[in-house]
Amino acid sequence: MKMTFRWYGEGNDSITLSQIKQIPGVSGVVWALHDVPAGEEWPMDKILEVKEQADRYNLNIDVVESVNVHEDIKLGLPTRDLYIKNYKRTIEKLAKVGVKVICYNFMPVFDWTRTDLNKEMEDGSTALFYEKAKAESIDPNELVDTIANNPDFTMPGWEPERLSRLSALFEAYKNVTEEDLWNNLKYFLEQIIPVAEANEIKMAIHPDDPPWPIFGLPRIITNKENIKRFLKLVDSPYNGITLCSGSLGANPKNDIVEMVYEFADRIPFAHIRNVKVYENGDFIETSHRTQDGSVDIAGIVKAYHDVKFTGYVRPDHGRHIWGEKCRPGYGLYDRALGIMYLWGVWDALERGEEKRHDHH
Ligand code: DNO
Repeated sequence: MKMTFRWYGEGNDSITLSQIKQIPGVSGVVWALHDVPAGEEWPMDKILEVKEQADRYNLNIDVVESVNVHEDIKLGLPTRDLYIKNYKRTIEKLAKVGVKVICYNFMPVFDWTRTDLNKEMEDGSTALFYEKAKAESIDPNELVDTIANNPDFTMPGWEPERLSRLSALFEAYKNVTEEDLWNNLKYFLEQIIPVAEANEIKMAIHPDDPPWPIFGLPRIITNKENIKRFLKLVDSPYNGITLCSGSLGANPKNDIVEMVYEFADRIPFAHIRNVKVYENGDFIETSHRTQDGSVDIAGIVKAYHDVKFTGYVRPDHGRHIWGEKCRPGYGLYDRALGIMYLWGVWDALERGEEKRHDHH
């Protein structure tokens, strides 16, 4: 596996490339042009700027997360063709600087959603928390007010301008069913994947987080059956997934270890993190260690090891520890600890294999 670390960019992240460089075994940063609105073509000079910055630390920029998909594509509006054209151009440009994987998602309106970004844990750290009843009690029509009155209730990864369009977006999605979303995703993939193939970039859809419909909006990349269906929409090695253990793991019915074995050849990129799921459906993001949460992280790493995984991996959200001030979920300390845990498990497995070879 190739270890990477998400970096929000110069001036946009409290963490520096020189710090990232000092985390053992990290070969690249996972990046994006966060100030380019969804649907627009990425400017080459800005892409090159990031490449030069990373080059200085000998970190690769092989993985982009995310090139966001414009809502009109998800809604299947006639204007989608323009945004798809821009998307294709961005793929071509990213190929020019050596990008190998593009992560994206197909969640209507919201990306990952939590109800509390700073929930206190027993050890004094804080972490991202999802209170199911609270999320379900929110009337989509009142969402705009809820967000305005509750600074902690945020939609991460969101451009603030989108908030003002929230009611219009909800209105637009009113009659969009899950089947419509599948059709619109297929339309998008049929256009994008040939371009990705020609440019040798693997597209890797991120599962929905949490993996169920929220605020009455449909969500489809939620479980094994649906991922199978997704992979068949366009059956190409360039049409893959970002297997995110924490997103899928919020639903205890999802067996991530099994998914690693089943989808191995279609996983160019893996997010590995733990969540602790409570009986009432709430969940909190814990340290990466298996024992701290509900997801079998050691088992997942073993599965990747068993399938001889050569794709990209990154630790995912961590807790906020040791007083660190950082982007919610994206501190340096807990993610770096996460990396050491992942390497620890991986290296032990490697050693086990050497030993077995010695004995034969
Ligand atoms: C959250 C991330 C997501 C992810 C997008 C992919 O921390 O995992 O925001 O980047 O869903 O497009």
